[in-house]
Parts: sequence; structure tokens; C-alpha cells
Amino acid sequence: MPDQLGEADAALWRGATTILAANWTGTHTVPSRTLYPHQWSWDAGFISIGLAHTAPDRAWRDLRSLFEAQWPDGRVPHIVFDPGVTERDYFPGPTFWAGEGGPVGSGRGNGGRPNGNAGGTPDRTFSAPAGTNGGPARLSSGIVQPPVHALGAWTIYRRAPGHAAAEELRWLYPRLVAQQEYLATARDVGGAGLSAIVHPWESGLDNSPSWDEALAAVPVTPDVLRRYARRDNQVVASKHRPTDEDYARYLTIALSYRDGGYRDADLGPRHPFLVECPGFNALRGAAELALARIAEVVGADPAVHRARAASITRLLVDRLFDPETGMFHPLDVRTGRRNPARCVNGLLPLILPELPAVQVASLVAVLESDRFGVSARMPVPSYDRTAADFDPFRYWRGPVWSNINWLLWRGLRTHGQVELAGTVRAALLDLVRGSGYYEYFHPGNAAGIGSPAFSWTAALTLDLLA
Ligand code: 9WN
Repeated sequence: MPDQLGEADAALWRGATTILAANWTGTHTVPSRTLYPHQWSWDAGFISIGLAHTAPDRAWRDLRSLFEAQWPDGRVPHIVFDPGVTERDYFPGPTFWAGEGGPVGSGRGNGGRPNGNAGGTPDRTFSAPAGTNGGPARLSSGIVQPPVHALGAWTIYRRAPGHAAAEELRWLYPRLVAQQEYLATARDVGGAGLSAIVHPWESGLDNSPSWDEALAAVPVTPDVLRRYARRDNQVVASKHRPTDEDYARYLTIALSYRDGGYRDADLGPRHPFLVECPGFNALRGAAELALARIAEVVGADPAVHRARAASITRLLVDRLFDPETGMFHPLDVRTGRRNPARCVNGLLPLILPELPAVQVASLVAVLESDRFGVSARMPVPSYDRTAADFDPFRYWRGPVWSNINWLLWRGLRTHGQVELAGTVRAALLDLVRGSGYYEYFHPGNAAGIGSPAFSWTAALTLDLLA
């Protein structure tokens, strides 16, 4: 624990450490014991950033567990299923993602199911499934989440460098590169150099208004919700979660991708949801910069990563920035339309150090406006507070999330906005101190919502305090 912490912050530190210990399974950390009993991809990245301060060995192990489930084509699945958890404990579980063909996994014994590079996505940079060593297949979903893992790996190394940490980086580096390569090639559906997500779950901001227009155009498979039973709204109040209509579309899109063998070739004409998300792509750019630092340690070429980050930054500005709203908006690859809603993923390019001054100033102005109100004592909400459909309870349609605020805090510091960054940090810590380590928070009365004892809230609290 850092020496300078006062009594209240020391208690906050201890509370966060206890939660991360309770959510540790022996090989990985679950986001929440009650709601998310498996390993999630971008959660693992954020969690490793917190564990870097208290348990670097566990942080490395967490990332290894995830990357052991990497597919041969480089994709890192958004969920790695724990075979010790029953199918009833989370939906959609491994059976859903497998469909008729048997389990979906990265290793052997996958029941003949074609995995990552099925039917035409060439395995460009990765010649062997990661880390399976003949062990059992790692069951996984077939979609991805934002790549925050290079940032995690670099943070763990920086906090505790040394021979063993450098070995961990050497193990991870080619896998992180393969992950980026997959996103840069197979997922460049729009052809301009930005990655498209094939499902709202891939953004990590599942029911954000960012996806409303694109989702509205998805023809829902009839009866899909009668064939499958949700579990999330048995654990958390329905009004705090995505709606049934959202879920019908989520399942329809996932089934379309699954039944196409998780192939990415020719997605354009056949897949119902293809969107370039500013948050996802900004994190891809940030990952390249972290890889540049890692490359220096492992003796690889950092220049190539810096060049990729610069190119992603340029493309974000050219394709997704709207001078009228002063922020970034997702682009629907199918229609060529940018979604007009002002959502917090449209502020995340702030984490890119080479973002031009015009865009930085513009994002800061939006952050300070009534829409996001960063200078108030409350952290940034997930959606424009002044929008008619702003919903303070419903998940990514209003509530405050700590991972997003943590990213904004970093972005503001990157651009010298020290005071505003300090405001975000203080507000986030106040929130957790007052309400607990919740999954998300009511942006008015600060009440904790969703799952209590949530891992990334605990982990990022540690990083804010360190
Ligand atoms: C679907 C685990 C995940 C987060 C996502 C969050 C939520 C899952 C769900 O939980 O998504 O992936 O069942 O709602 O939206 O960001 O990674 O914490």
C-alpha cells in the first residue's frame, strides 16, 4: 500500500484488495461472483492494471489465462468459459456459442468445430494455438472486446520490472501482436483501416445508444427469446439491464456470426451489424503505443507500432469525428451513416497522445458542457445527460462506469488537463468511498447499481490511489 494514504484511502485500498482476492479463482479473476462467473476479455485488462500494484504474479497469470484461449487467427475471445461453472450460471454460455458443432475453443478436442481461422481467414502471424500444450480445450465465445491488454501488460511490467516480468512480456508480445493484427485485417470490413465490431457486446458498452440505429435495422429471428432464457435479469433488476428487445437482437446477431462459422471473410454483404466504434479503435491505438514500449524490452521494432497508432489516430479524426457535435461517433459500415447520439465512447479518443489539438479542445469542451458535466462532483455518465432518452438506471444508457472514467482520467492527463483529470479522479474515488465497488452508479444520486464487489471497479480504484 502506498505510504502517503490517509486512513479513509487506506480503507478503500484494503477493500479493493479484498474484492480482487475474493474474485480470484486460482487461474483468473471473474468480474463478479454473482453475475459474471467466467473470465471476460477487457475486464482482464483492467483487472491486471489494479493487480499490478498488489499482486503482479496474479496479474500476469490472469493475462496468460486469457491468451491461452486465443484463437489461431489471433482473436482473443470476449469470454473464456470456466468448465467448473454450470451452464445455468451465465447466459449465453458455451453451448450457445458452440451451436451444433460442439464446443468453441482455442485448443484441441474442439469437437471438430472449425475455430478462429475457419473458412478463409488466414492465420497470418500465429502458427500455433497459444499455451494449450495438449491440455483441454479452452471453451470460449467467438467475438472479441476492446484490446486493453497491452496497456495492462505494460503497466504490470513498469510497476515491477525484472527478469521474470520481461519473460512474461516475451511470452505475451507475439500474442498481443497477433491480436492487433486480427483486428487490423480481418476486422477492417470498411476497408479504410479502422476495425468494425460485429456485435454490440464487442464494444463493451452493450446497450449504448451508439448502436440504436444499427440495431433497429437488424431483422430479429422470430421466437429467439422463447428458445433461450436470460439469466442476467434474474440476478439484477430488469430496469437496470438491457431490454428483451435488445437481447433478441443480440442473440440474432450472435447466431448469424456463429452460424457463419465465425468467419470474417465477406462479412459486408451477409452480417447484420458492422460498426466502427471510436472507443474500440482508440483503445486499439493505445494498445499499439503500449506495444511500442513492450517492443523495446523484448528487442522488437517499436517504430512499426508507433506508426500504426499514428495512422489509427488520423483515421479516427477523418472518419468518426463530427465537427458539429465536437465529438466522435460510431460509423455504420452497412449504411455509411454516423450514429448521431452523443455517447461516452465518442470521448475516448482522448487517450491518444497524438490526437490533434483541435479535437482535444473540442472533447474537453464537451466533457465540461452540461451534457457530460465533468466539473461537477459526479464522474462522467455514459450518455448525454440532456438527451430525451437518458436513463440513469439502464446500464450503458446513462449510469457512470469506473473503467470509462479511468480512461478519461488518463486521457486528460495525457493532454495536460491536470485539473480536470484531478476532478474526475476525486469524483470517482468519492463515488466508490460512498457507495461501494459497484459495477455502475446512478449519475444523480450516486447509488451503486448492478453487481456489487465488481472487479474492475476495485482494480482501477487501486490504480487511482497508487
Ligand atoms: C456481455 C463483464 C461484462 C463487461 C461488459 C458489460 C457486461 C456482458 C453482459 O459485462 O457485458 O459481455 O452479460 O452484460 O457490458 O463491458 O465486459 O463485466
